[in-house]
Amino acid sequence: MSATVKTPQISRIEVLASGLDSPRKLNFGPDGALYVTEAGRGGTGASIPSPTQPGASAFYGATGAITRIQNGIVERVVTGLPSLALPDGSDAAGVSDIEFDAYGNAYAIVGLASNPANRDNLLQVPDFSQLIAIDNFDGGASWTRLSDFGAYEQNNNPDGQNVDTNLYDLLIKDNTAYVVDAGANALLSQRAFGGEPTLETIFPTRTTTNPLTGEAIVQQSVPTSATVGPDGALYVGELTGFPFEQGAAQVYRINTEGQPEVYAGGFTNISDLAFDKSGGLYVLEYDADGILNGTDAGALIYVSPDGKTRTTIADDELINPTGLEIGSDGDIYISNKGFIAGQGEVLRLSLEKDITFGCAPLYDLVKHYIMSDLANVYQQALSHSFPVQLYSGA
Ligand SMILES: [Ca+2]
Ligand SMILES: [Ca+2]
Ligand SMILES: [Ca+2]
Repeated sequence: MSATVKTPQISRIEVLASGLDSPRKLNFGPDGALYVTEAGRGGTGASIPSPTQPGASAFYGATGAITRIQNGIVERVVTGLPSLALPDGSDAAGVSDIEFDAYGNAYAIVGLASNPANRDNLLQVPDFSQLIAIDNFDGGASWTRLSDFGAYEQNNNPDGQNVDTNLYDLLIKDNTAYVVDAGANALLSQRAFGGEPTLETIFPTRTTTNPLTGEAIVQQSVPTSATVGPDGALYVGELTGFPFEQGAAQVYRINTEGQPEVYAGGFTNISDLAFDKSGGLYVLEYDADGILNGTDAGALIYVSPDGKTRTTIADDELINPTGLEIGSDGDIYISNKGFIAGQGEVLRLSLEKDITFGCAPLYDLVKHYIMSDLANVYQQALSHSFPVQLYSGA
């Protein structure tokens, strides 16, 4: 088998689901179905100040959901999750990621994009800024709160900036839930899914120029995404805070001391990351020319395994994309139009398949068949539709 890694090329883009309310991260379940979180469209309930629109308010409604895509059927399998949005349903905060553990149990995180005191005093909806267990996929509202990351930010404010929380990415590895808090500029963890969160690391601020005033300002990292690399380390991508300028976003590798070191820089407003089986890194940009500039087109950039080559493999096809996952066949799944109510999509970007790419999973299976028993082969086959586990067993 050749070790040559070809730059992937998109052969086809299909819309697998449409009409979604602010779709965010997505993941394959142990059943092979694709699950996508919808942050919702807010509602007509209590309100808090909008985090993005000065003077405006974000209103509460139980309009968040988790949608399952399986064999062409798109179905909301969890409903009634808490959601905050502007009156037109845009700019939502709510459920932002779903992951499954090695036993097939489902967990999700709920964002807020505010001071947790606003959750407690103005909204009085404790489910925001929590890690939750999904109890049921029967279409109803059935979940259990496991860990209050909002209270952690309230009590510790580890970055020393404003008190703010917005849980944005969940990653499960070795019976531990890793949670990226975009508001707190932090990576936190929760062992065995209960008790007090643990701070893993803080992402550094930097100094930049306010384009409106010309003054030097502190820019926050706003981490949005975490994934496990082929080396077993965690990698984290950042959106960057105001003024969200082009080229400022970095991908960090969390080193053995637990500190973030720059793995790759020069990206713009990263919303998600994923490694493929060859160790190539896909970086999803929420807004390729910067949130305050030009258009809302995103981009998907492929970084070769040696880190030396970058190729933009999709751009204008993407509008403010918010979630990225790679299927067992190497195809790419993206949540698109991620901050718009009623217009969100899940896209499948199929890759040109060649013999090298197509054979690799089969080769792995044959190798396992020779080295172990049939039950292990079956487990291995399952893990190919279970991206979280791909590198964690190495
Ligand atoms: Ca803070
Ligand atoms: Ca995730
Ligand atoms: Ca833009």
